This record gives sequence, C-alpha cells and structure tokens, in this order.
Amino acid sequence: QTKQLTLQIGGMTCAACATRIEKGLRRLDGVEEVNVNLALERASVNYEPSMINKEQVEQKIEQLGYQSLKET
Ligand code: 9UX
Repeated sequence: QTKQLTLQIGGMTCAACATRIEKGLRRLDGVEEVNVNLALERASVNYEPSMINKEQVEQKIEQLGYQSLKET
C-alpha cells in the first residue's frame, strides 16, 4: 500500500532545481513516484512505507541542498 506525502520545499530557484529533486528522490528504493512543482514550491512523493519513511525522504531533500519545510 503506497502512501502519498506532500512537502513544502525551500531553496528552488530554477526549473533544473525541481528536476534535480525529482531525479534524486526517484533514486531512493521505495520511492514510487515524484512530482515537484517549482511555482508552488511543493513536492509530491508516493512511497512504499515498508521500504522508506518520511524522514528519509526529507533527509534526501536536504542532502540535495534544499529545505523540506513542512508537510502540506
Ligand atoms: Mo541552477 Mo537551480 O544551479 O539551483 S539548478 S539555480
């Protein structure tokens, strides 16, 4: 059973930033689908909770150089 997470993201300044986050998150085992909306500064992530959790997703976003501000 996949879960969906939406996060407010800080630090995205261009379209490539959004693509970097999408690619980075898709590399994680357990992440099924990612959509990043630059204008809304929001990421939507579908993940398999038995494989990965919310904190690991947020950690990856920070690791990529952006901020995971809050869940929406
Ligand atoms: Mo270009 Mo967006 O370096 O960071 S990918 S501004």
